[in-house]
Amino acid sequence: MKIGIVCYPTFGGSGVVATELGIALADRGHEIHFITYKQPVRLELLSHNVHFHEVSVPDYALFHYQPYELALSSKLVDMVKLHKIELLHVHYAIPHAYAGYMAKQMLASENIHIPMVTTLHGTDITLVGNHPFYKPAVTFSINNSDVVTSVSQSLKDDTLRLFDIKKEIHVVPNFIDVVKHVNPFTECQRDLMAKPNERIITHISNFRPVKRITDIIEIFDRVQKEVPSKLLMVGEGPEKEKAEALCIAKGIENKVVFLGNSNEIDKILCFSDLFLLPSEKESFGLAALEAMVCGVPVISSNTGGLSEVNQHGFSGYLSDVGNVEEMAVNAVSILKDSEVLAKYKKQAREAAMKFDTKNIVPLYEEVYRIASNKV
Ligand code: GMT
Repeated sequence: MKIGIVCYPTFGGSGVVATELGIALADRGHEIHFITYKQPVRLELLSHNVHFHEVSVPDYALFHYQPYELALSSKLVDMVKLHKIELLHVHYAIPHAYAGYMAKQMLASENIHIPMVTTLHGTDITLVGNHPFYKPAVTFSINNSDVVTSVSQSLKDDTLRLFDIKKEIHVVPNFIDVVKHVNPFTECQRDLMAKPNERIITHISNFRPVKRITDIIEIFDRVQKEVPSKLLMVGEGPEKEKAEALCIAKGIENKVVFLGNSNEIDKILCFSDLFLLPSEKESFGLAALEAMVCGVPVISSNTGGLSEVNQHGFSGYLSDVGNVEEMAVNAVSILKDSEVLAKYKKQAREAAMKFDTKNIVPLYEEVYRIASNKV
């Protein structure tokens, strides 16, 4: 099929999933057109069946807010016509589902009927989309998508609870290429990061308030008193400065390394012993899955879809949001004994297997078939 994928091109989970999906679909013979304002960060190579079309929004002084949805929907119309795109798959409802719906209507007026699949990712429902300012438009665009998917059962339940949804929601979990991570421990350069006796604990995110970044410092502070360790903080975002200040206040700044955004998270996860994800909300927790497939056990909160990914007592442990004491105790129980750690590493990878790309991408192809039959 010729598929147009609309997503955020940044380091956010929805953009990463959309990009990896496009790459996997292209590998399976589909022609993929990414349509967004910048080349997606995980999209390194364009090829004969992976294309990128940039949405430009020229600044005009009259506008306090530049009309991105308008530019996106116009670009979608043009690209569908030019490349004979057969289906639009929009990731993150705001404003993509809305722009996609407008494009569909414009195309229909020219007798071009194109199905649209909307994938809900999390904060488009639980945080931003639920705001009264956006709710009517989000409800409308979900109800007017041809097929709606959510990345976890938990997100589906939240959507049905928070919005008046008339559509069936198909749960298609996020995925990971297990083969690509088949031997993650061969090229580890762990000695660059820590001494041989130190454990390496990692967190990767966009450092937004929802990630509870200061909980990570609180957990690590407790752990490093019991087990010699280093904390690697990967990513950029609004809570970073607060976290840096807390490290200084606790006198642990020489044990915490802030690495910024990275396109090489595999390399970082390769030498990590534990992953922390104490989020306030998490519809799925793609970062946890990326850690698990690299054999890194996860200490997380039990919010949202995290319990569908991280298996309590097997791939790691889950605790109530904010229970940093318990999270630290569980972390120490995994880290202090090398045999226990090795067991959890193996189990973390095992738990990731069911999310292999080869199991999940066909579910999206099935969704595309259903959507195509609707127009
Ligand atoms: O806040 C983020 O991590 C980014 C956000 C997004 O939509 O870009 O992530 C959401 O989508 C990811 C991919 O489906 C999920 O793995 C994350 O759990 C989800 N984030 C939240 O629900 C907070």
